[in-house]
Order: sequence, then structure tokens, then C-alpha cells
Amino acid sequence: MIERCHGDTRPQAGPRARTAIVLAAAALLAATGAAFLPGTASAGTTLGASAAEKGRYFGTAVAGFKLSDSAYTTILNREFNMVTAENEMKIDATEPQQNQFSYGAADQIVNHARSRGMSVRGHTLAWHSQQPGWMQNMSGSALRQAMLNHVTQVATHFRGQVVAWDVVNEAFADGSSGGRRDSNLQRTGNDWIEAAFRAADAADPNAKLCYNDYNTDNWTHAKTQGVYNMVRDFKSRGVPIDCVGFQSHFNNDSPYVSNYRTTLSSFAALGVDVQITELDIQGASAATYRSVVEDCLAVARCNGITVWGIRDSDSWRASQTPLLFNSNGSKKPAYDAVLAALNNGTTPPTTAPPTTNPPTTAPPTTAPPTTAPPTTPPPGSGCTATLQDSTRWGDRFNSLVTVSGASNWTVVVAVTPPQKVSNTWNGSPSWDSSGNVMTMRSNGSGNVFGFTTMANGNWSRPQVRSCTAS
Ligand code: G2I
Repeated sequence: MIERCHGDTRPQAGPRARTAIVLAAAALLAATGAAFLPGTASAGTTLGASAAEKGRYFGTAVAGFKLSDSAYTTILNREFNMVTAENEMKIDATEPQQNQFSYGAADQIVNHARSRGMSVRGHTLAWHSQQPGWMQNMSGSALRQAMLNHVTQVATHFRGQVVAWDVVNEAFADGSSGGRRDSNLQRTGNDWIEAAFRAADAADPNAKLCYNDYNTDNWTHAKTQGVYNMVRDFKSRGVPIDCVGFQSHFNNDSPYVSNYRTTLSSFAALGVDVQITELDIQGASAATYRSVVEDCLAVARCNGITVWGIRDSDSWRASQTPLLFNSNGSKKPAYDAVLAALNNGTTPPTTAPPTTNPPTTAPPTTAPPTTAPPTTPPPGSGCTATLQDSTRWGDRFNSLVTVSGASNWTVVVAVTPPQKVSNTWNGSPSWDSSGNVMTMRSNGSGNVFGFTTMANGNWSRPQVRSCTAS
């Protein structure tokens, strides 16, 4: 059974955090009997397709200059459904001279990904590192304004193309302080992080806005607690933060620890999504990779995993051979372990995940799954579209629509506000101005398309309004 993976196809309307995430997925397509394009990924046999069946994504960092390497792109296109530009969206790449923006390399990666149905994580808008020379030399209010302008310009450029932004990267100090890292940005005032989030929110109200850091995996570490306290504070004051990225560069000095799941679930309990954003593991222990995947699957708000490169030779730490593919492109035991974990893993819990100290906010509870029969709309002109309930999570649910009577079709589906469609697959969607009515057109992926609806408290079934053959 062949599946074609999904793209970022969210509507453009709706308030930010209330619309929740984007990154859910294709499920149960194997059971539909749908015909799909040859050459696309099979559910259960690639990282992206298997993650999608669990309502998650599996991504990789991509270096733009490697897109001409067919061995590289073969693996990229086959395995992954999320892409992060490894360097091309950083400040020095996108604004090399003040107010002169340069998007060519990043656009190339975004276009490569999105034209193949992969989504894109943006990395990163504000960071003490990889600043262009002009910014390194700035301070005070001039720097604050330059940073905010950068956030605004870049988030605006990629608006609608980036599903989640690392708005601020690595702002906390290592060691026992649990406080902020000193930097020129920090010296503009402690509120620089929330200012960056507010600017990003204004520029792209639909992208998920993440804080991203490393060495925040161990729940007992001061740095982890420092970030946790900031996120809790942001949530309590309404600062628009949607997600926390855990880079998860595991090595002998900063190893995977068994309380990692506690870390993920504790942050999630604050009301943010969690994402594993730059995973690599020194030596690529299959067991450790498996544990990381299982930990993510055990936390309902863990949306997905991104590895920081494809082959060992692509890694920033190549000598540690930390990735899932050998330098010759062959799959390593860690790859098999990850795929098995994705395929055998537990579905997201329908009850709240365990929380740990200090729990603050109760995780959302989940209504029981509906068992209502499929809804059949009135026949349209020349085709029939039948909507069927699919996988359901604590905050969202999937629907599958099967079209009969036409191979080129247009189906109109409506969701009920405040529901929002956060993801689609196997069709080309467009939206009305409300963002609640989706017009889905066939795109050669067969006669079954799917979409994820963020419930936002309303679990009513989306309605098929029409099916038109074209
Ligand atoms: O350092 C590992 C990662 C830690 N978290 C944030 C990530 O953004 C970071 O990624 C690495 C890239 O993998 C490296 O590729 O960030 C480094 C610094 O931005 C990247 O290294 C840079 C080199 O410093 C540059 O000299 C080089 O021109 O890569 C550039 C492109 O190869």
C-alpha cells in the first residue's frame, strides 16, 4: 500500500495559540484501499509515513548546497516529511547587511520541501550566535529594534510556508545558574525574548512559535528548569509561545537520560507543544534512538522529531557517527529501531500524560472517540465524497474523504468554528476568507484525501458540502 505524504496546508486565518498545531498527520490510509502515485512513500516503511500514522512528523536538517547530491535527495525525499534549513534561515544568512534581506538559499530549501509535500520548520529568528557582523556590533535600543525588524521581516517573508519557528534559540546559560545566557541581545533587556515572540506573532499569526535550546533534556538540570519557568511565566502572562524545541544533541558529555520523557511531558503540561528539533546521538545507539521515539510517542503534545542531518557525513559532528544513515546512504541499526518504534509505538494517550513536579496546569482531557457511521453528503455534479472519522487525539482528529465517480474532483468541506484544519494530505486545498471552508482539489494522489482538524473544544464532524467532477 502506497501513501503520499502531506504538506503544510493550513488555512491562513485564526488566532494563534488557540488554533494549536499544524503538524499532525495522515493516518489509516492503508485501510482505505486508495490508489496512490507510484514512487511515493509507503505507510509504515519510511520515517515520515510511519510518524504520520502516529499523528507526528519526522524531519531532518537540510543543507541547501546538498540538494544537488542525488544520493542525499533520494533519502530526503523518501524518508522525511519535515525539513529544517540547517543554516540558511539564520540571521547571518537572511540579513547579511542591515535591512538587506537574502532569502535565495532558504527559499530553495523551502521550495524543495513544500513542492514534495514536506513541511518546514524555521530556524531561527533571534540568536546570540551566527549574527552578521553589523548586528554583532550593535547594542541597546538600536539592537533591540534591529532584532525586532529582523524577526518581522523574515517571519513575514516565510508566512504561510513555515509551520513552526524557532523564534529564539539558545538563550539560557549552561551550568547551574538556570538563568539567561549573557549576549548582546540579553543586554538589551530581559524582555527581549517575549518581544521577539510578540513580533513573530504579529508577522505570522498561524505559525507555531517555539523556544529552542540544547541541554534542556534532563529534567533535573538547572537550565531545563530555567526554560520551564520562563515558559510557565509566558503562558501565565499571555506571551504568544506555542511550543518548546528540545535540540537533543546527545553525547557522552550530555547523554540521554531516562527522565527525558518527564521533561517532555512536564513542558507539555504547561500548555505548549514539544518538538525534538535537532536529534543526534553519539554512536547512534539503536536502543537510545528507540527510547527517544518512544518518549515522544508517549507525550500527546510531542508533535515530531527532527534529526540534525541525514547521513553521518552530513552531521556537524560527523566523527561521532550520530545519525540514522551511514555516509554511503545505507540505513543503520538506529534507523531500523526508529522505524520499529514509530510503527509499534503507542498511540497518543487519550488521558492526560503523567505530570511531574511541578505540575501547574492540568493537561486537556479527551472526550471518548466517536463511533458514528460515515457521513455521505448529497451527490454533487458527477462525484460523491464520503467523510469518515479517523484517528483522534486529545486536541485534534483526522478525517478521511473518499471520492467516487471522478478522478479529477473538487470537494468542499466545512469545519465548525472554532475548529481549524491544521493539516491536509493527498489533495490541494484552498480556503475561504473565514478559514473554515476548505476546497480540496485532486492532485494526482488518488481518490482519498485526509485532513486534521484542531477541535478547539468542538468535536463535531466536518461536513462535506459538495463534490464536483472536473
Ligand atoms: O551546532 C549544532 C546546532 C546547535 N543548535 C543550533 C543549530 O543551528 C546548530 O547547527 C549548526 C550547524 O549544523 C552547522 O552547520 O550550527 C552551526 C553554526 O551556525 C553550523 O556551522 C556553520 C559553521 O559554523 C560555518 O562556519 C559554516 O559556514 O556551518 C556553516 C555552513 O556549513
